[in-house]
Amino acid sequence: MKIDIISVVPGLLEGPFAHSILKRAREKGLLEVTVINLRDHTTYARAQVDDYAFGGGAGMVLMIEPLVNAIEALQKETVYDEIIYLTPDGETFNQQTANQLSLKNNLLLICGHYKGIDQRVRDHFITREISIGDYVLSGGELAAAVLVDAIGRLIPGVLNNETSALTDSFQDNLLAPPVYSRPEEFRGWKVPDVLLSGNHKLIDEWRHEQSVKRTEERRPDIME
Ligand code: 6GU
Repeated sequence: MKIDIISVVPGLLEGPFAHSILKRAREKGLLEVTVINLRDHTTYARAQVDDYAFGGGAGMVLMIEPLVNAIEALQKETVYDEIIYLTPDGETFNQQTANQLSLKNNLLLICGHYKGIDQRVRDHFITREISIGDYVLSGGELAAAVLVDAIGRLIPGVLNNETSALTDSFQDNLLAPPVYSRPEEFRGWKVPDVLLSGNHKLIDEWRHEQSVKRTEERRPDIME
């Protein structure tokens, strides 16, 4: 999968994909992430990419021309399955959306800043608008990083048996059960006996019960 990201603060996206699972995905050639600096696509003086909003009011708007220049330059190389604008007024991102997007080949993510991007870009280029939750970030970059992480780990071959996504929270509308590792006892705090029993049927039943209990207690809203 190829994910291109247009940003005015590309430095914010240097770290997140350079470690751990996403690093391995990139090294294996399963995920290609490219960050495009919007300032490389402006024809305005001093690499200007934002301007005041017509009609007044506080806050700057990312101008249409640099964005369209950047998008159309990228479209010469790549046919995108989705052009996604990260914005707090988009649909709320969840596991189902991550699953859907992980099946695509080419994604273009556009990070807004300040008061957002010129509405005409949204009207004529954007195919999907996504928020990562009901709070406001100073730009779309951290949200883009969240999407790339959630999507990237679902690409076939990225996770191995040990890190399998099948047992993640949310995959079956249930939260994941508690997990334990060595030692069996620490300061008198014991690992539940059933997990040491070797009886996989009992263990699966216990984990399912724990998942249901946790979900009822913490997230009754996601239960089917
Ligand atoms: Cl996608 N962008 C911004 N700026 N703030 C957000 C967001 C996105 N999702 C939640 N808050």
